[in-house]
Amino acid sequence: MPRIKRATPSDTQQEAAEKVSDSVSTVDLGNGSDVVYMPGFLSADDSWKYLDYLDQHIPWIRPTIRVFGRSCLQPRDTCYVADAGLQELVYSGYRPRAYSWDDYPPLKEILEAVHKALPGSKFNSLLLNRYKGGDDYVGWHADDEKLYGSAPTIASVSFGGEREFLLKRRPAKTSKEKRPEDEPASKRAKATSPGDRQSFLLKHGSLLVMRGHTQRDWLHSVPKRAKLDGVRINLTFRLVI
Ligand SMILES: O=C(O)CCC(=O)C(=O)O
Ligand SMILES: [Mn+2]
Repeated sequence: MPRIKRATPSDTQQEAAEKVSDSVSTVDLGNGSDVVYMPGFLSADDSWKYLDYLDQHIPWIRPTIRVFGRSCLQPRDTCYVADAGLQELVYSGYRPRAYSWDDYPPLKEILEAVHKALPGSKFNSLLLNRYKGGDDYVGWHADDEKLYGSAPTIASVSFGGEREFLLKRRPAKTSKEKRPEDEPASKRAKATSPGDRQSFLLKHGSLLVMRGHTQRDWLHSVPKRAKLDGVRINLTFRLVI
């Protein structure tokens, strides 16, 4: 006789908790921007396999970049994969070599899963980041390079150590007309209201999608995190138009 596993109250609570943690949430950032977060995008098992594969097989490098006119080592490892014939990516004075998807079949699998989760999407390039520990980070920036167009959708898949992903609204243009000296303090205070910042704890196997005008109106970062020694790999899928 087959053994029937009955749901006990604690099982039910556990399942409910899992459902909540696997649910999709959308945060409306206003003015036509939003962020979608899917913590359970890939299973934990598949995600550990991908982490292992990417850690070992991707030709990671830590390039020298230019920030505010000074050369420095990028505070994380990187690699770039893209369709042949696209306009080249250049960021912070660095022009990464574009590797082929064909050399990394698991990346094609993940791309396919992203396309399935986001009907209508069609990404053709991928920037990979490896954070070896809590000292590796990405500073405040927007992925607003011209080659992505004016309102790019960027899909970000994370593996390994959980890290905080922060978003902050770009400050309003501070021309005299926009923010006069005699503006009431109550109005000025609005410039740093709680709605101007968002944070997500990016889980192993999660997918986060930035849409609309997020790159025009917001900056994002993954700050240093003390006492973290697990590796984290992040993939950001983009469409070069
Ligand atoms: O590691 C992340 O979650 C973000 C990476 C990122 O913003 C980028 O590569 O442009
Ligand atoms: Mn970015």
